Amino acid sequence: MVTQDYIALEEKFGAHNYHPLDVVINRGEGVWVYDVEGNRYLDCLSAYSALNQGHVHPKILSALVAQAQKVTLTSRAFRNDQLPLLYKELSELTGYEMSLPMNSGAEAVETALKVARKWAYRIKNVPRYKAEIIVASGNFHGRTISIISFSTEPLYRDDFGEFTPGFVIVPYGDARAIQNAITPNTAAVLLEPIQGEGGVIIPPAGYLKAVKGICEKNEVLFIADEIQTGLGRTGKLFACDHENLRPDIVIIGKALSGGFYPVSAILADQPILGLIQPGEHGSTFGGNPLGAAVARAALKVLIEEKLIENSFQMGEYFKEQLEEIPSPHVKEIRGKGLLIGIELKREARGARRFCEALKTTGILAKETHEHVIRFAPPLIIDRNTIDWALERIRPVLMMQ
Ligand code: IF1
Repeated sequence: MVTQDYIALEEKFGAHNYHPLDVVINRGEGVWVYDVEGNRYLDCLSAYSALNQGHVHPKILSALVAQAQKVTLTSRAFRNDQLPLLYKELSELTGYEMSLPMNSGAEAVETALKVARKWAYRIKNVPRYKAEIIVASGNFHGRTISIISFSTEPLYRDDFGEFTPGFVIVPYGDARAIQNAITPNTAAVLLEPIQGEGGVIIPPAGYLKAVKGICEKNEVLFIADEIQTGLGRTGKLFACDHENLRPDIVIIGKALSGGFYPVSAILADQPILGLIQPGEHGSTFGGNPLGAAVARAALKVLIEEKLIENSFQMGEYFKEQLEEIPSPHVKEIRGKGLLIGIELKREARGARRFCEALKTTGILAKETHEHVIRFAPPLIIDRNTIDWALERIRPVLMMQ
């Protein structure tokens, strides 16, 4: 079978909930992926930052295989020997006293929302069920009905109502808007430290710190969604670390498993996570030994191979080199670490055609929100590979 054969099957038998590039990948290794015709591409999306450790990292692979040959799932009705070790290693790495493991990022976000609401009723004495959670316009936190209830993107919301109440939307990047939205019933503020899908939107310096201060003053929890920005993507363990900020709840996912298996979690201290009693929350696969073993290996690789530091250094280099390209189409280049977005001018006629052109040169990148090309390669990328990419990116950014 060739590329078109696979595409035909997808078109015929699959729901069309995506509009992917016409590349059919059958192998990945490090920063490279290969299509069914054997063409090689540099992966500049990393599955939206789930592949910070690169494709099929050998150490994570062997952890997966070894654990899969022992036990993969026990349910949480019983205990297993991997989850306690993941709990401990997550606490040592992040400094949070506790964690609650789930599977997808959206499930972890839902978990954080539930915990914040319970904290509001049990600790802040917010009357039931009046708890409010403040979010930012341009957010992306997942695709469940409650989460899209506070999305500002019609594409994610339309035709999916009724919507879950209890959310207040304010402009992103404006701390005063948060201050003005707080009421005695406010339980939490939920933010992405950098809005990935929103177009790699970096808030003004000091914004996150100011929001945290407002939360502290008003007995409101600060929840950071670090599912995409966390685990080294922006050149620090967490994007909040750029402002020396410690959220009350941190949500992680994606690269927590190095792209091998859905593993997510929320991190918090005992006064918050200790509120959850047996039976109040969970999932079939949450905290399973296979996912826990994979996550432990993925975190080990992140630290042992100094991927966070590499993300910082390579991101700086990549961004400054991109800024030197005299492209008539570029409006702004934004980024922290290896989360980089090139915003194009409206007259460039959209980022998709540039991603299609990049594909012909052997680079896979994804447009976000029409006019932004996102570059987010695995954090293992080296300078030579970035130079290889730049040789191909330059002519594309200079095309008519
Ligand atoms: C899709 C976007 C990115 C996330 C943040 C929670 C989640 C995500 C900050 C939910 C997931 C993924 C979902 C995927 C494409 C991708 C995405 F384009 F949708 F918005 F990365 F920007 N918080 N993002 O980025 O985690 O439930 O997916 O595990 O839905 O198309 P999930």
